Amino acid sequence: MNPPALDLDDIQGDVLEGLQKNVENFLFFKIVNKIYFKDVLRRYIPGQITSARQVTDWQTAIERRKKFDQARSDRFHGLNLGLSHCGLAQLVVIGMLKLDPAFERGADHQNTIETLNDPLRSTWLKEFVADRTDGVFLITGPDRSSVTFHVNELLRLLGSSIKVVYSEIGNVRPGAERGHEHFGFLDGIAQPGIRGLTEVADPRRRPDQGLPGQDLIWPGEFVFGYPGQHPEHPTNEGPPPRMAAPWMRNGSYMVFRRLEQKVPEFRRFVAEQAARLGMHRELLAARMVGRWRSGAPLEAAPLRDDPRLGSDEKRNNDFEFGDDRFQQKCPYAAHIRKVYPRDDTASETEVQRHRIIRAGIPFGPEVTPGETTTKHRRGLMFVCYQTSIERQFEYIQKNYANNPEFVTGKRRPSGGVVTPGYDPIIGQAPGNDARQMDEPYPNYPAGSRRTTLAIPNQFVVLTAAAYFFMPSISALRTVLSA
Ligand code: N7H
Repeated sequence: MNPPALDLDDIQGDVLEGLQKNVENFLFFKIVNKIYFKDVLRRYIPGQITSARQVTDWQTAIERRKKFDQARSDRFHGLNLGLSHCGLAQLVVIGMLKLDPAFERGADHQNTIETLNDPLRSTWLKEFVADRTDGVFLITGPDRSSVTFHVNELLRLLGSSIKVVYSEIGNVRPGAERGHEHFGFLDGIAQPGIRGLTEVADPRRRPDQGLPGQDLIWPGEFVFGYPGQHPEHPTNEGPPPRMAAPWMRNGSYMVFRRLEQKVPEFRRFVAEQAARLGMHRELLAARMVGRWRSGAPLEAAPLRDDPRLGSDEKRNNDFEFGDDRFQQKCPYAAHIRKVYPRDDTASETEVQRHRIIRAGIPFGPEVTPGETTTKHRRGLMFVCYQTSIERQFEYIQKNYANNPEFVTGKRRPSGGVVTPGYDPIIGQAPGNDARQMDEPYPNYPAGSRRTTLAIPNQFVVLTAAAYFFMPSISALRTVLSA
């Protein structure tokens, strides 16, 4: 059961480990001259696309510098390209191919919107929905000016072959908030380990984990052409996910969601509800997320934050939920427990078939002094990669986050049935209705207080979404530009 050798030179860099980025420009475009576009694509783009190999090499360089305590001088620039179903259809014949049904439908299709309880397309950003999106360029770098320089260079190459439909820049938050999303929580801690890529920290005792608690997943779950998870065994090699055409090898599906975050409203809600429940506001916020701001997981730090734990990559992901039987440490509905329930369902093997690799970045300015209701648009440019949008991202959003019954089968110590409630961060009720979650107040280490948190409004609001295919670099050079 040797892990497969991944063709890192052919896989786009954002897919597995994520392009290094302080700043990322998302450039959504429509192809207006197919022949001209294919010509630019063939001649110039593949040579400029950042590969997974470059990303891993850069990462090694960054880690080496950190180890020797050398000053940062990261000047990494990245370029990746995704194509929507409409975009692909213009470059290659796909009429007869059985692609992922969700990808074929698209994120803005009414059925998708209904499946995910998303806000109506008419409420999305006007500029984003004003025209058809055929693709997206991801342009990353260390700062705004250098990214803008590279965007302009790219636009010069593309000339009149495309029209920019929508362009937006994401950036990591400043100073001590670096790495934290806008509600204030450290993000990007937990990612699936990838067999054949992620280093195994303790091969003797934990051969199936990268860092402690980071279960290794077969790469076919994220990139086409490799073995996927076994349907009945948590660690055995499974069949490669079905590939509709040979050129999909080394490609991946990308989900993009522009999620605005109502930060002042979130803070006020948490403060008011914490006062009502008689608990500290930081504890309530942590019980909604499942981690403290520092990243420390509630399973290991149930009552107070532990910043050293939060920043320790050997410990901050080393936990399960199954032994927390009555949600004493972490509520069943907490964001991280909902979206990745670990060993807390009837089958962990099944849970591992719904994993995603996240590669998002915050956007928008910091909350300004005196901003008590949101005045400036900010949030998360959420991005994730998988080989089935239907079985991975959509499953998580629909069957976990939006499903108040999940995780099912839980009972109170007294025997009563528990309805865990919605994911308080990203869960969406039908018709944008109010949501609730069970047991915001901890019964830890003991107690039997029954509380619920009623959440009348969304603090995370979808304002644009699209599904893309991130082809291999060789497919961009050949089949897709022929
Ligand atoms: Fe979530 N947040 O600040 O509350 N997320 N997320 N997410 N999320 C995670 O573990 C957040 C969103 C996942 O493996 C952390 O890296 C916010 C969507 C998954 O244990 C925090 C938004 C989806 C994980 C947040 C948002 C997911 C995860 C902890 C939107 C998919 C890993 C840090 C604005 C449907 C779970 C970390 C694991 C972690 C937050 C969106 C999924 C703090 C604010 C749309 C799989």
